[in-house]
Amino acid sequence: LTTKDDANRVLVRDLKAHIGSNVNLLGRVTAKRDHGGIGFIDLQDRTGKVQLVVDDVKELPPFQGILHCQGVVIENDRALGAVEIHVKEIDVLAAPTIELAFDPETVPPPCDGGGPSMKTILDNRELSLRSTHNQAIVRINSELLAAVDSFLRGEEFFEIKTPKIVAGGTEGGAGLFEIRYFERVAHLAQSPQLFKQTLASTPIERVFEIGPAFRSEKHETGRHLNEFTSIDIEMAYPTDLTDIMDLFEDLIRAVVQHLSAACKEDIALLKAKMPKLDRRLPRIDFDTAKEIATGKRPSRARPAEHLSPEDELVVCDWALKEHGTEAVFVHSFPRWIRPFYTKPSGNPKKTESFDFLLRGLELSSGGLRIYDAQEIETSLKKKGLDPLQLSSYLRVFRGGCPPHGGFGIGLERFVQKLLALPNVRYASLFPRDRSRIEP
Ligand code: AMO
Repeated sequence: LTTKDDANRVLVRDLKAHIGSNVNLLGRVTAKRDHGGIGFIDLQDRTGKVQLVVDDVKELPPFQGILHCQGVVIENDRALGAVEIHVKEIDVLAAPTIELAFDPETVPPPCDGGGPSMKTILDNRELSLRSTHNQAIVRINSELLAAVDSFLRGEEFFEIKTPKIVAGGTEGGAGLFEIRYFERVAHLAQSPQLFKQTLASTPIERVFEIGPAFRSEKHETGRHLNEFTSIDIEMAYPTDLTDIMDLFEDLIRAVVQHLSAACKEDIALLKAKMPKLDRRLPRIDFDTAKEIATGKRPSRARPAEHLSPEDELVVCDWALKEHGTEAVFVHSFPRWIRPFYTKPSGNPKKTESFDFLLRGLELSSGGLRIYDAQEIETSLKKKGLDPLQLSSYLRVFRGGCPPHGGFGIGLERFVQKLLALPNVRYASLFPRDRSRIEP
């Protein structure tokens, strides 16, 4: 077989149009069988699988090998895709030279459990990514990003990319990774927060960024990664917090609608169900959320703690029971919980901010921002931050800044919850956690 044959490749999905013809196929061996001396091979390319038939079992290529083969397309109602290939010639382009840790076909949908352990799946990522279920996750991820992109451009947002090497932190509690930067110390960006605010303060007004965010969080949980993909938006002149929550709601609805149509088969393969978001989603304030979760309303005598993971589960159960939805906004967080840039509300102990919870997990945080120069400086100091360290950020306000607001969504958590994956690591191609920086 020559490279010229190679160029005449026919994809598996198009084989039906070539019945009776000799075709060239390229792909991977995902199974092989010996039936009374006749060999059967499943060959997989990006569009599907087809059965190859070889007269002599001695010609069976190695499992997971990469093939170029030539053969005649024959109709066979009992075969996958109703066609099979009677092979004339096979070239093995590459064959495994190591014993593979598992057969990728045996990796079940993560919701099923069973099969290789999560550690084995992640240690052998190059292999597990070949599995049918992981291909579905990769495709859904890609379609989700396309839907976000298309929705936001439709709302007149411009895509930006901002530096991930930065001087300092923005998100308060979350840890910062330190890196050596020539003669000084720098950090990996926790979020594009200050950059996106800077852009929203220009006449561009509306921006979004999809990029990596780094959090040096020591705990290992099923919801935390040390590097995640943040979908960030920021806009000038929102009417109020409701405006931002409305935009969020429209965005998530557009994404779910797109996935339901574009990824029907992949969603079914993963045994997932898209959340029903046809009704307006409930919006409750933080004190009410705490009361629902703990049975007690925060008060001066009983100051509130942040919503715990258990609280988030209870609040989502409540939303399902009371409103028939799996999602809920919690707004008006106490000031001490939110970062320095968050706009306080009429009650100065509260903020114009929200978290969005889906299926028991925080998917997004957002809110209105302080835009007054004096107010931001006071807020910085209150949080123990040094205005001198943030002088270029402060110039955004000192130079005149419009009211603005936005939100950030963790891509992996979004995929995790839409597909009901038991751990956020399954939603990441190459998860980074405290004990994993390989592969
Ligand atoms: P926040 O810190 O809440 O807000 O992050 C926003 C969203 O990012 C995701 N996320 C994470 N996902 C996986 N692992 C982590 N360690 C992790 N940390 C955060 C979550 C979370 O809801 N600048 C603000 C956003 C804004 O106000 O615009 C921010 O970063 O899904």
